[in-house]
Order: sequence, then structure tokens, then C-alpha cells
Amino acid sequence: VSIAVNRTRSLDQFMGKLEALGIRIARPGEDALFTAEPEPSMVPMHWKWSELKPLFSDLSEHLKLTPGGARRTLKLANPGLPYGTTPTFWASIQYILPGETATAHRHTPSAFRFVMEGEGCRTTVEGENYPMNEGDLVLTPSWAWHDHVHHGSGPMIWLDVLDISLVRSLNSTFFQDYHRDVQPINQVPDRSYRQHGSGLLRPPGEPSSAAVSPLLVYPRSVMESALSEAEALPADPNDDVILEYQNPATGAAAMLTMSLKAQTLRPGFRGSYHRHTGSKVYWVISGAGATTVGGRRFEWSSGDFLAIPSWAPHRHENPGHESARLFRVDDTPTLRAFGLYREESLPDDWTATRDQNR
Ligand code: GTQ
Ligand code: FE2
Repeated sequence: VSIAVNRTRSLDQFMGKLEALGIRIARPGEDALFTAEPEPSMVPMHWKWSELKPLFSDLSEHLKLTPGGARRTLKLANPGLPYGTTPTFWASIQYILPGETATAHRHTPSAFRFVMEGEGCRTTVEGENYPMNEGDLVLTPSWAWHDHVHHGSGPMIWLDVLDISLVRSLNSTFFQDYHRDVQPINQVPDRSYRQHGSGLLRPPGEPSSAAVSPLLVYPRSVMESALSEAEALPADPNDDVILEYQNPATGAAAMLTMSLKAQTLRPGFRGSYHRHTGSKVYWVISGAGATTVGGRRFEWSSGDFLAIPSWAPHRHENPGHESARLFRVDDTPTLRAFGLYREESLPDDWTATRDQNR
């Protein structure tokens, strides 16, 4: 809805006066306050593992890990955004070599790591020390001290995601370096897992009232057995077999701003077209398949990343003969917190009935 404003000299003078006062009025031809539907500037992206993997040897030449909290990462950038993989988060791939240390620091953006390749690295979060092995998820809550120390024998590669575009747009970034390279490790080094790791039983007493998950690590074996149990449930029409990593104390998403999910697309699965508000990134744990976003079909395989903007119609398929497993991060907890989450299913022929301007 645009307001008719006649452009005259007296209007130009009036607007000049307003500008000096820090005031604006509707101007001829300017963008309306509202769009009928989300019109994201973020574009769908597909990063292929075959193109990413060869970058790491050059990256480690150019970027040395030094004290001061630096990290060696490839950041997945979106050409439609000035900052971030999506409007709410940055996804990066962290690469760390045997003997290296990513020194201790803390920041208000929350983070998680999902281990892609390698073994033998350990991360310390608020004094709790956890191994990082393939398929493990480790949380770094807001303002928690964290460092990563690699004593293994080969390179380690993991997915890091921080809700940093959201925190930055809210002007709420704080950062501190720890006074030493690494934190001392607590007497019980993996307390959160020992207390809450079963997800079924916990030490007696009042449940934790904190909204932040009391559990810092979600091992691969638990994710895999939960997904295989879920295969006997009715399939999800969009996502086949899908589970969300939860805060075991509340049943809510494991993080406040982002939802982390693991899913299996069984052979022959063809999902429905649908769309929802909020942005998401997939990492292909194993297998291969295809996702159509808008009118574009992305054929992905093990190790690839896919980013899908808000409200873009999309559907997943696994035309092959083996299961595909995906890890996904989206910002639905943020959207839900503000009452902005919406989703809808679309008919298979939605392209025939709707504008094709995506
Ligand atoms: O490992 O602490 O990808 O602080 C970006 C910022 C990783 C980390 C990133 C970070 C980290
Ligand atoms: Fe960090």
C-alpha cells in the first residue's frame, strides 16, 4: 500500500526540514512498510563437500591458530545478506589440526558444534570436558567459557553455528577472552551428561527451572538409536523421520534461539511441498537426495550444506536405494517466541497456480 504524495518544491523543502529533525514521512516511490508475504533477500544456497574439502589445506596455511581466541573457519555466506548465513545465524566449518588449541573465551551469541569428521578433540564448556567425535552435538550456551584442544592424530572438522546475526541486530554482543589459554577442568568433567544424559531418569529434586538446557552434549549413538526407534512411527509428510534435540528438563528445543534436528529420508521418500517462516541450514550426514526450493532442484550428497530462506516453497526427496540422514538447524524457537511462526502445505502443482518470482 503506497500513499499518494505529490512531489512539489514545497514538499522537498518540508522534507529537508524534517530530515534535520530526524523525522521522515512517506516519500514518493519508496518501499512500503509492509509486504503481503515475507520477501527474503536471503537466497537458497548449496555448498558441495567436494568443493569445500580441498579448501582446508590452504586455509590452514593462511590462518594460524594463536592465543586470543581466534578460530579457523570457513563461514557459509549468503550473497543476499550483508551478514550471516541467514538473518539469525552464521554457520561455519571449523578446522583444527592435531596439537592445536582454540583458546578459551566467551560471548553472548550461543553456539553449538556438530562434528563432521575426525576424532580426538575435546571441548571444555564452563569447566565440563567432552570428547568431540563424529556425529556428536555439543552446546555452548550464551556467555559460557569454552575452548577446544585437539590431542588426536588427524584433522578435526565440525559445523559451528552461532545465533550471531540475531544477537548483532539486537545490539547485544559481548565478548571476553579468558585469562589463560584453557580452562581448568571440573572434578566431575562431564556432570551434565551424567545427570541428564539418559533423558529418561535424573537425580531427584525440583526440575531445573532454567530455560537453557542443563545438558551440554548429545552423543551420536543416542541420536541414531532415537531415529531408528522413530522409524516405526507414521512418516512425517514433509520430513519422513525427524526428531528435535530437546532440553531434557523442559521438553523445549535444546537452545533458546535455534532448533536442531536430525532426520532420515528413507529410500523412495518424496515429501510434500510446504513452506514456513524462518530460515534453515541442512548438513548431509550420509546418503544422497534432492531438495527443490522454489523452482530450483538441488541434488545433494554426503557432506553438502543447503540453506533455505523463510517462506520458500520446498520439498525433499530420496530417489535412491539407501537412507539419507540430515542434520538441520533452524530458527523456529525465535519465530515462535515472537508469535511469528507460520507454516502451510502446498499442492504438488503450486508452481502452476502461484507467481513464480522466487
Ligand atoms: O569455536 O568458539 O565458528 O567463537 C565462530 C566463533 C566458532 C568457537 C565460530 C567462535 C567459535
Ligand atoms: Fe566461541
